[in-house]
Amino acid sequence: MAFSFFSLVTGLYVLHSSIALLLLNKEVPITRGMLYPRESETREVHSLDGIWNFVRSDPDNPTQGIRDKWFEKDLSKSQPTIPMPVPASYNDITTDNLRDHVGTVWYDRRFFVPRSWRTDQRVWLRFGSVHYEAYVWVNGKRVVKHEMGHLPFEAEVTDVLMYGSENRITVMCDNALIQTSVPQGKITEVPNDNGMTIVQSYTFDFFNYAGIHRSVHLYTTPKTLIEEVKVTTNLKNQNADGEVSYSVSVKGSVVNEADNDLHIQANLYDKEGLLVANATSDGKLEGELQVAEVKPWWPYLMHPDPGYLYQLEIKLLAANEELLDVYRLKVGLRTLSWDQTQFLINGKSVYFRGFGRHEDSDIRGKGLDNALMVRDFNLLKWIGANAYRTSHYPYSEESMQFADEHGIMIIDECPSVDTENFSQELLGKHKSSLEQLIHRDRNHPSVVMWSIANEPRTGSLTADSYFSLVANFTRSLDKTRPITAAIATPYTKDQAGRHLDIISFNRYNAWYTNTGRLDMVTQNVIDEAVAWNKAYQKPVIMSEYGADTLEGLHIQPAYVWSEEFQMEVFSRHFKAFDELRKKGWFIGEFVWNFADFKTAQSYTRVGGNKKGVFTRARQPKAVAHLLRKRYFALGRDLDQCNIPEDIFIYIAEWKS
Ligand code: GCB
Repeated sequence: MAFSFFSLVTGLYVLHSSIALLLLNKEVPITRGMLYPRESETREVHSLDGIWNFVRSDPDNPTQGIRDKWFEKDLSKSQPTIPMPVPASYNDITTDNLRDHVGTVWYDRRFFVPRSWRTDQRVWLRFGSVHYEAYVWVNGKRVVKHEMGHLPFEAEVTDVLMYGSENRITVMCDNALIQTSVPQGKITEVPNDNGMTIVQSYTFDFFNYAGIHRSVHLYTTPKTLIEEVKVTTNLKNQNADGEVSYSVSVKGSVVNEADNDLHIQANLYDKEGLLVANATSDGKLEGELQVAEVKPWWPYLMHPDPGYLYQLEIKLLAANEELLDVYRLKVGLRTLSWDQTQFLINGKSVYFRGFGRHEDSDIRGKGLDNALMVRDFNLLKWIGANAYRTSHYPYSEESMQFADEHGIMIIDECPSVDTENFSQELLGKHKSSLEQLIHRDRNHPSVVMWSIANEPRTGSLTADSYFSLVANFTRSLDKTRPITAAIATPYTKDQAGRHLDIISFNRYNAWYTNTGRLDMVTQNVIDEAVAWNKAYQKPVIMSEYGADTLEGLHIQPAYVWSEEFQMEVFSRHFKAFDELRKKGWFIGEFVWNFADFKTAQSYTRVGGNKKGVFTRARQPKAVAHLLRKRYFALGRDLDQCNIPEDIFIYIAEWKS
C-alpha cells in the first residue's frame, strides 16, 4: 500500500517535471522603431483622433467583414455605422448591449494627406494601443496586424497613401481572450432564451474594455532616419557628476555604418535650455555625455526638486555634415541598485508608498484621457505617494512621460494577469509582451522595476520552469532594473519567488480571509511578510491590501463595506508595516486601489470594484485623508520632506 502510494506520488512528480521540460525558450519577435511620435525640424506629426465610423460584427459571424472585404470601401457601404470616439473604449458609449459584445468590431475614417508629404520622406501610421488584436488597412491594403492590448504598434505607409487627396483607414479589432492570449480568457457557447450565444469569461478582476484605446498618429520621417534611441545613465563622485550613454540605430542608410558615413551629434540641455554636454560620435552611432554638477532625477518627496529632466537632442548627420534627422527626448539621470535587503535610488534607500491602479473611468473606459491623467497625478501628489504599479498592463506613454516629470516611481507591469495553464504558446506571447514593454519604456527614469505578472498560479512545477524562462528573458533585455511579480499563492507553495529580485505579495486580510475580523490583520501581515523574506532572502513589498468601500456608507463600529471599516483595515496594516520596516528588508506598501473601477458583472461587485481610496469620479473617500497623513509622515521621517500646511486641521490646543 505504502509502496503504491509512493509510486503514485513519484509518477505525478515525473509527469509534472516532464510537462515543465516541454517549455522551451524559443525566440520571440523583436520590436523595431516605435519612438514616441514627436515633431522636430525633420518630422511632422498629425493626429487621427476624433470621431470614427463604427460597426460591430455579428458575434456568430466574426470574420464576415474579412470575407466580404469591408476594408475595400467605406464601412457605411457594407453596414450601417454609428459614430465612435477615438481614443476610447467602445463599450460604454452606446445605450445598448455593445458593452458585452464579444468578437470583432470595425472602425474607419477618411483623412487628408498633404501634397507636401509626397517629397523624399517616409510616412508612418502609429497606434498607441488597440485592445486586444488589431488588423489595419489603408486604402484597402493591409498594412499591419498586432496582437496585445496596451502596447503601441506602427507601420510604414509611404507607398499606400494618396498624396494631396483623401485616404481611408480601416481597423478591425477583436476583443476575444483565449487561453493563449495575454491576459487569458475563455470563449464559450451557452444556451440563452433564443438558442445559443457566445460569452467571454475571464478570472481577472477588471472589465475587458476594448477598442482603439490610445491616440492614432500619422508622422513623417526622412528616408534615412533615427529608428531607435537607447539611453542609460550613471552618477559618479557621490552624485556630483553624471553620464548619459546613448546608442542609436538608423534605418534606410544607403551606405552602412562601418563606412563612417553617418554620425551622431548628441546635445544635452538642462531645464533652462542651456547646453550642458555634447559629443559627436566618430563613425559610430553611440557615445557618452559627461555632465558636471549634475542634477539627478529624484522621486517625489525624496528631494526638493524631484523629476529633474534634461533634454537629449540626437542629430543624425551625413558624412558631409548634412542634417538628416533630429529626435529629442527627455532624460533623467539616476542610478538603481538592489541587494538582499534594500532597493536604492542614487545610492539612497527607497521606501515605496504607493498604489495599484487602473486605467479606468466612466464612459471612456480605458481610453486615454488627458484630463483624467492630470487629475490622477494631482491626487497622487496631494496624498504624498511616491510610486504606483501599472496593474495589470502597460499604461499610456503619455502617463509614463508624466511620471518622469513628476518623479513618481513606476513598477511597470506587463499584461499577464492570473496566468495559468502554462503552455509554449502562452510563454511566447508573455515574453513578447515583456519585450514590447521594455522596448517602449526602457528610457523612462520613472520605471524602476519590471513586474512580470500579477497573481500567476505559481503553485506547480510547471510554474517554476515557466517563470524561470520569463524572468531570465526579462533580465536578458534589461539588467538595469530589478524584477518582481505580485504573488498571491501562499509562500509554502510558490515556485516563482526564487526567480525574482524583489518579492511582492497581495493579501486581503479581514476581507477575503477572516472577513470583518479587524483583530486578525496586523499579526497576519507581519507573519506572512516575514515568511516570504525567510523563504527567499529578498526585499519584500506588500503590493496589494484593501477593502471594498461604498462611499458615504458609515457604520460605527466598523462593518464591512463602510468607510470606517476601510480606515480601520488601513490603520491595522500601517501598524504591521511599521513593525516590518524595523526588520530592514521591508521596502514598500501599495494600497489596492487608487480609485474604484469597473469589473465584469458579479454578485461580489456593486457597479465594480470599490476598493478605491478615491471614487471613480476621483473624489476622496474618508480613508484618503488618513492615508495622506501616513504617506507624508513617512516622507518626513524617511526623506525629510515638508508637510503640507493643510494636513492637520485645527481642532484644539493640545496640552501635553
Ligand atoms: C487581487 C487582484 C486585483 C483585484 C483585487 C480584488 O488580488 O490582483 O486585480 O482587483 O485582488 O479587489 O479582489
